[in-house]
Amino acid sequence: MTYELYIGDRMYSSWSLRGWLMLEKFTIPHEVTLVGLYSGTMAQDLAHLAPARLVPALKMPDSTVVGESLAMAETLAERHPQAGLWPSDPALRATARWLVAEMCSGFAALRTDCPMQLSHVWQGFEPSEAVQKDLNRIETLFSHARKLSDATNGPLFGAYSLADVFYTPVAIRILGYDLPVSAETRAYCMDLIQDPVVKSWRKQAQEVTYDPEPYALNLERGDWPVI
Ligand SMILES: N[C@@H](CCC(=O)N[C@@H](CS)C(=O)NCC(=O)O)C(=O)O
Repeated sequence: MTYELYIGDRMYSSWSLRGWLMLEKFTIPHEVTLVGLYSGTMAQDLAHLAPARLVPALKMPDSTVVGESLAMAETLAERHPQAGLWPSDPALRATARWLVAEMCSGFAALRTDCPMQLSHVWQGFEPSEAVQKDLNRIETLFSHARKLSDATNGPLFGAYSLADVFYTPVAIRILGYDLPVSAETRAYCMDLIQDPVVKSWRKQAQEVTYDPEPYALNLERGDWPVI
């Protein structure tokens, strides 16, 4: 028996991407099942995992089901202590947990106005004041992480951790809507999407066609920044 990860979609489901990264990036063996988030079959596809009802959902080797991303992350970290899901230093680990928890409960404007999409870069998107406030807060948190970890670039806490997992879809939103951030933050976002694992997720995402296209905007589209 291995972990069974249930995801809903690759192009648009930010939480599915987080669930997959927390297994894939730490080489935890798993199988992926795609459920019908956009085709309307999700409830029946997930019925056997009830009361889990959203994606991602994780079925563990002992058949226990975990239906929330943060609970999945903590459970995997506990079960795979050598895999380095959280930073090993206690202060960095506490801070990484904070950043992840704040991501899970915060940034409502960014999440509402800029749904994750891995297809193209929207040209001329004008962020609202509330989105700008979320971006400022995200950059404040990134600076705090980097100050503590002495990591001037690359993963937020020096070595790749769950913090980078949880902020990857945030980075995709920043780049996909060409949002105004510092050069340092943009470079970090680029690092995250250049990861071969993220590129392979995007490649699979592009195999699906949508009609109608979810979250379409009346704006020009530019090329995705990485092939
Ligand atoms: N709090 C949940 C959020 C999961 C979530 O909202 N997933 C979305 C897809 S990105 C979903 O399942 N949406 C379907 C629905 O709301 O019915 C977690 O952390 O895992």
